[in-house]
Amino acid sequence: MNRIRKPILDVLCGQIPEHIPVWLMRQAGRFLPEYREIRAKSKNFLNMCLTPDLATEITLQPVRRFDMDAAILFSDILIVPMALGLSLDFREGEGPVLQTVSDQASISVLEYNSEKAAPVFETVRRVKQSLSGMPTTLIGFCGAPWTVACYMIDGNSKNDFAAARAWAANEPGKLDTLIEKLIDASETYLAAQIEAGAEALQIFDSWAGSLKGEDFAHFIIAPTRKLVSRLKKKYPEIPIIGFPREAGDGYRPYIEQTGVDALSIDPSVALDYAKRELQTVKPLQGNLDPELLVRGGEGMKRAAACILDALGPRHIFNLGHGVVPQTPVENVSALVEQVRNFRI
Ligand code: 1CP
Repeated sequence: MNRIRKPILDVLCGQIPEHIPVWLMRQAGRFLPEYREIRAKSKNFLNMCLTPDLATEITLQPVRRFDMDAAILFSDILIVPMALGLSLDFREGEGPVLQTVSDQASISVLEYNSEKAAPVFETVRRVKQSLSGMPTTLIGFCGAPWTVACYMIDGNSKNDFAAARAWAANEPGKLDTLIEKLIDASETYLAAQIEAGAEALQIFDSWAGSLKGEDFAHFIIAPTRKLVSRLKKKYPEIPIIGFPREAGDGYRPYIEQTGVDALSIDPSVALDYAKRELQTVKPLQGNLDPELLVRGGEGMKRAAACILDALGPRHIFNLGHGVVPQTPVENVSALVEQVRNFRI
């Protein structure tokens, strides 16, 4: 039996999709009234991630409302450090607070316990079942080793990960140990998502922009390449999207060297550069500015049209970063309609 054509998988496999696919990072979240309703009734954010009933429902909400081409697993990149044994708390209005590591000993004691992440895999199974027969691609994810290490070293993003950057500069051996641990844990974690039904993966390196030159090559490209090659060995058919946000000059070596199947780009990447220097290497995803989605109207429409014209069918339409909470729902509907109506 032929599989149903899934536009996202078509793009990721280098085929021409039947329409340009669209999904949005953070498409499940506070801008949706149906998400806020569940959030108001739940104990806290982490509890929502670890309760398959809730996480499944939240994952499906944007697919139902907007007919997105992807369902992205509702979870968080900080589940991996939690499964490694660090305590994690999401405080109201404050974002995540993660227990930190300090010396080699505090890194050595970390041991990945898959059981702690088991509810996430159950969510993947349930979402996959709900999507049966639909052209929607189920995307699993993890944070990249560098970005997750940033939180494990600094605990939160309030100080721009000054401590993590200091490790990179002054104690690279210690950072290497932590990153190796994260490569192993992320491999196991993503493999379990694939086994549970994830059809594609995204690696979020949100803080990739904070490293340059040799540090970028060593702490971003090399660990990502290792993680990708180990997954490809076991699951060659599962495409992987890389998102080294704000990598600037680093996007090109990242896409050439990591082995990812597609590159997600942030709003600062110029479309002519993206088309000429990046899309010629691999398919792209992105890169509408989330602020334009908040404002909507003609400005959004023009910017989306420029992206569609420039990047055409070797492209998955998305934002350049996540949907922000103040985004009007009707702007998202208008954007999805515009992308759907674009004739390839
Ligand atoms: O309701 C709420 O207040 C929680 C807000 C929220 C949401 C909806 C957080 C807390 N995480 C999530 C879900 C989430 N996080 C998803 C689900 C799928 C989706 O719809 O996209 C994904 C893929 C993530 C990944 C994530 N978490 C990243 C990488 C992407 C990015 O945004 O750069 C990062 C850095 C995190 C950490 C995190 N979790 C939550 C917040 C507010 C943050 C960022 C905090 C900071 O500034 O450091």
